Formats: sequence, C-alpha cells, structure tokens
Amino acid sequence: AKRIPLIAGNWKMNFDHLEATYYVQKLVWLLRDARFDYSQCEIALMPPFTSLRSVQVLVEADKLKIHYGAQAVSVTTQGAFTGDVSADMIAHLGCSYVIVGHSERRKYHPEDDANIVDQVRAVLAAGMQPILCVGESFEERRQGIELDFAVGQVRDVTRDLSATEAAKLIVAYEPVWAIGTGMVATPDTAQQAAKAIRGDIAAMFGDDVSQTVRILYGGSVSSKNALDLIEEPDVDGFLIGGASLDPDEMARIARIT
Ligand code: G2H
Repeated sequence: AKRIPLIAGNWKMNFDHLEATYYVQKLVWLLRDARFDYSQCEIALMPPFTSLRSVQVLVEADKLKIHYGAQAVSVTTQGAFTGDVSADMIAHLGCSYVIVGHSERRKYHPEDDANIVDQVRAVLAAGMQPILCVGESFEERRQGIELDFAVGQVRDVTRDLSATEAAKLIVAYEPVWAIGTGMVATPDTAQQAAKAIRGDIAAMFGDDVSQTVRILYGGSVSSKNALDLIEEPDVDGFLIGGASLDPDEMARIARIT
C-alpha cells in the first residue's frame, strides 16, 4: 500500500494514569504474543492529558513501537489561559499526534472552524501531526449533502495551509450519527467520503499531497467491521473510541488492519 495504515485509539475521558500503564503493558504483550508486525500498521493511543507522561515513560523505557498523542490542544502558546495545555507541552511529552475538531469538542466546547484552524497550526508548528475530524450529522445525510459537508469542513480548515503543511495532515471521517451509536458506516459510505475528501485535497494541493494524507474512518469501529472497512482503497485506518478501551479489541483490530 502507498500509505501505512494508522489505527488510533481515542480513549476520550477514560482511564487514569495507573489504568493507562496497565493498558499499554497489556496491549504490547498481546501484540507481541501475536507476533504483530509494526511495520505494516501503525498504532497510536490518544489518552487524556493526565496519562500522557505515564505512556511516554513506558514507551521510552521499553522502546515500544507505539505512538501516542493528545485529544485537543490550546491555540495559544503560553500565558494566562487557565486549564489549557499548549502544543509545545504536548510535543515535549513525545506525542506524534493531536486530535483536532472531534465532534464532541465541537459540541461541548466553543470550537468553531476558526479555532480548529488555529489548533491545526499550533500542532504543526510544534512538529506534530493533527488528526482533523470531520463528518456530517444525520440531518445533513438526510438532506443528501453529506459529502459536500464533510469535504467543506476539510476545506474550511485547510484552505490557508501550504502544501507542505497539508501533507502532514491526517483526516478522520467520522459521521456524527455513527459515533458511539453502534451504527457503523457501510464500507461503501466510508469509501465514498474518503474518496471525496482525497479528491478535494488533490484539487487544493496536488496529487502528491492527496496520496500522502491518511484518511481514517471513525464511528463504532470494532473487530467485527474493521476488515470490510480497511479493504476500501481510500480508508487508511481508524479512529476508534469505545472499542479501543479494551486492549484485546485494539489488538484484534490491529491484526486485521
Ligand atoms: C468516534 C469514535 C472515536 P466510537 O468518536 O473517535 O468513537 O468508536 O466510540 O464511535
């Protein structure tokens, strides 16, 4: 494949740092037991901020081949912003990725497109890769405008990026109606959206960039549906919520992918 698949476990607000340590040890042990080939599929964990240091210590001490990142980031670099965490603070913990614009952040926090653009810039400036989440709600799908909507969300955030910056982007197509509902998108639905997004990235930044950018599917992914989804040519991996909380499930999905 042109692009190495990425499976990213989005833990959301789950696990304290001790549970995180136990989880990482178990996952790595399961993958070792299965003789998992890390060169064929990249694994990333996205714990809450409070567990990032524990994950870093384990990964560095044992030279583990897993990556990790944060679920959100401040748009400012430092100062009087109570409760915020800067991109440099996250990068200094060895993070590779930051999730940006997850639908739960768009809903529960004042994250609009302008704020999401600034998060993307902050992540890139700190030398990490943003995992930009987009996806339509049920209402847009009912109106038949789901592809335009998801493509438009990517375009709104990326239009001012340089091609070099855009090439570092990872997009997660997560239809809101599929998030945490058990209603997974069909492989065809995921492929259509991923293809449309890749096509628009090609129109904006050229073929090289569009063939580099990994486009993940997210929304009720499990070991039961991962195989059919990953066979689609434009689906380059998964952003996994609920199922990622079980290391056995995460290991199964990694092996399938
Ligand atoms: C979508 C996804 C992970 P879940 O939010 O980002 O969660 O797999 O639980 O639908």
